[in-house]
Amino acid sequence: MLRRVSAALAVSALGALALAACRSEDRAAGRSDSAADSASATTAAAPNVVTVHAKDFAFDAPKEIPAGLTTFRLVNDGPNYHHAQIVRLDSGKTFDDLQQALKRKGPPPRWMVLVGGPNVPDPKTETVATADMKPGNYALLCFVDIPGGVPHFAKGMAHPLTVTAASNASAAAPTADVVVTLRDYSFQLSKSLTAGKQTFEVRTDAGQPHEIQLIRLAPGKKAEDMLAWFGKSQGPAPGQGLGGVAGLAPGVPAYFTADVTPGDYLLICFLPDAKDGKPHFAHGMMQTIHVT
Ligand SMILES: [Cu+2]
Repeated sequence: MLRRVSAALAVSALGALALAACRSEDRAAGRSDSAADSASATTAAAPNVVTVHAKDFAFDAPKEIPAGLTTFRLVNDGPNYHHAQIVRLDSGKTFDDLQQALKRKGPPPRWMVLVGGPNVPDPKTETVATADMKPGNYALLCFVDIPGGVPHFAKGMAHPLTVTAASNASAAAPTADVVVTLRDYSFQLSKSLTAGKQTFEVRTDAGQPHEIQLIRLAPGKKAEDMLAWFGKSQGPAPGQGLGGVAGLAPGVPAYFTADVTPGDYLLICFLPDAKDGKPHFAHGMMQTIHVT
């Protein structure tokens, strides 16, 4: 959420980065972690919880965590909007390599793979997302570019993260209330969204990586109001960021939980298209859902 429309276009180099990075060879590497797979694993440990604080313009987070199912709790200390995009650095690449690559224009390195992470909460609120972390080199990046149109990673919101080999038994995947499949260019829900605390299992279909940002629209507001606000980002936003899963390449599911109350919700993907650089919502990847 909360990348401006114009900025989303302007950062297409970066976006291209996000996209091409994830298109990827890693599809085959993903293993299935569906809730059904682990439903019988009643003795499994709970996911490790890692707290990430975001502010203008830095992350405060551990630099090393153990492998395994991990719930990232993103606390937005404000004052602006932030998220925590987790990227995996393949091919032995390091955080220094990533920082060099992020300074370059042009296509993103293929070794940077989007693996989710908690999407945008409103300032002074928090969101959670869960991912199965394999050992390796990672980074947390913030691609939000308001205010000012410069993505926050370029202002300091890039944080190295090493995932070490786990010693504990793996935790059970969260039990999903609804499965959301992200595809070029739509959201498909396994069932109607209902009120209550909902755990979403998010899967990206074959194709480009996508994100899901959940926004609770203010009463009487519509998707168009939210898009208009992204363009100017002035005054109070006509919606509230409830998180979601940041850019996710095909292959491995991720999870997020949000409190859903009756009202209108917007699901939206801002990732720039691999072909034309336009944000995916401009290709139709946004959907309004009414919850009774
Ligand atoms: Cu998308």
